[in-house]
Amino acid sequence: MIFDILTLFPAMFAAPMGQSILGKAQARGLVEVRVHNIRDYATDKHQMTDDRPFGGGEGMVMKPEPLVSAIESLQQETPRPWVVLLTPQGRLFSQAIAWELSHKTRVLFICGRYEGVDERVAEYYTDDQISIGDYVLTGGELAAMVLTDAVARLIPGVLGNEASTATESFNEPILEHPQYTRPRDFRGQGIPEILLSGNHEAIESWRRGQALYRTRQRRPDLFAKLILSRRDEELLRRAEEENEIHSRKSVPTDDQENGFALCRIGALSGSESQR
Ligand code: 6GU
Repeated sequence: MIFDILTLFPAMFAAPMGQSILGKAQARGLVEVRVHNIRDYATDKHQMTDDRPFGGGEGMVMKPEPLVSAIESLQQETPRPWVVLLTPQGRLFSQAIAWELSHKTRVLFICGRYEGVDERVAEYYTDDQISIGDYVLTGGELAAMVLTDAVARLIPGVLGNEASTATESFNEPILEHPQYTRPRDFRGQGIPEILLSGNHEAIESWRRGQALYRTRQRRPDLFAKLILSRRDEELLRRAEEENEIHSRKSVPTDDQENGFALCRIGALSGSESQR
């Protein structure tokens, strides 16, 4: 799959796109990221890419000519790219949209800067407009990297575990269970005993309960859409019991915090009085 990126800051892409899984996918020819400088398509002598907004107001707007010249030039190539404008005005990016884009052979991401791009470009020269969340970035570059990463990892061969990405496409929207690795005791904090039991069925049940609990705590919006089986309800109840006992131990309430502080002061003054 080919990712074309139109930006005024091509240097922003080198490291993030060249490392790790994305770097390897490019080296193996599964993915190609081509970064194009919008300024190269500006024809006036100062290579201007932005201008003041009609009607007045703060900031600058990206001019249509260089952008459209770049888009049209890339659209004459084969395969023809699907054109996506990155803008806070776009539809909200999601795993479902990542899957949609992963089925294209070529996508062109346009990174807006300043107050945005001329609306005629957005309206007549793009196939899609996407935002990565309800906050404002200084430009679409980081959003383009987010999309490239999320889409590239869905392309067969990129992660090397086909089956697990395939199941992602129809998995229920639920948060992951907690994970632990060695050491078994880290600065006095242990791990849930069940993970050492070797009982895979019990471990899967525990993980399911933890995932449900975590989703309810952290993402009530997702939790509200889940349909729980009787078993899920039971696993959730057990997770709740376990986590609440655990949280009483490790995250003290205000009263316990004071109690703890008093103990320490008591212990300290005790040891000092001994000296
Ligand atoms: Cl795609 N661009 C900018 N500038 N800000 C954003 C965004 C995109 N998505 C969320 N915030």
